[in-house]
Amino acid sequence: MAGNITFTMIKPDAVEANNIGPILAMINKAGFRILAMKYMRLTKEQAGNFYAVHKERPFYGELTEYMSAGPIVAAVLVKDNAVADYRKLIGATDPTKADEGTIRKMFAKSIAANAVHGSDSDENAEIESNFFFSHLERY
Ligand code: 3AN
Repeated sequence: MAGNITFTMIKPDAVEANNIGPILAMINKAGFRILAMKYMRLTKEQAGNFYAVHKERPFYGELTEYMSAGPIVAAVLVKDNAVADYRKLIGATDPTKADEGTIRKMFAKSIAANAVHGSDSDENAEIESNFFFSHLERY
């Protein structure tokens, strides 16, 4: 059965462009409830740990540099079929390939600065949520 939580970050490019509000509005409008949320800046080491699965990818250095370059919003979202429905709402990794009306199509600047993160599986949604939030921080 599909799980009902996913993890998201509003990335430094979208925070810098003052798009936290519009992105949260789209998330709520699509039927997601916010279970946990924080505004913070990752160190390069923390970004490296979060994206450890991408360690061998050529863009790992650029990705961790970028994700620690400014503050982010981290959140756990609740909805039936959360992972798949949120991936649909955010659109393709490369914003030039993202569907009209998706968050990345509307707000992403490039494949690296692509406005938001969304978990790619129920297992990773759990791991990523636990990376940022204790169970006392979920309401
Ligand atoms: P998604 O975030 O859509 O699941 P992944 O998991 O393939 O995409 O990549 C994780 C993150 O790495 C992306 N959100 C993006 O910021 C960055 N990234 C992916 N591909 C590239 C690339 N070719 N060049 C630079 N950064 C990339």
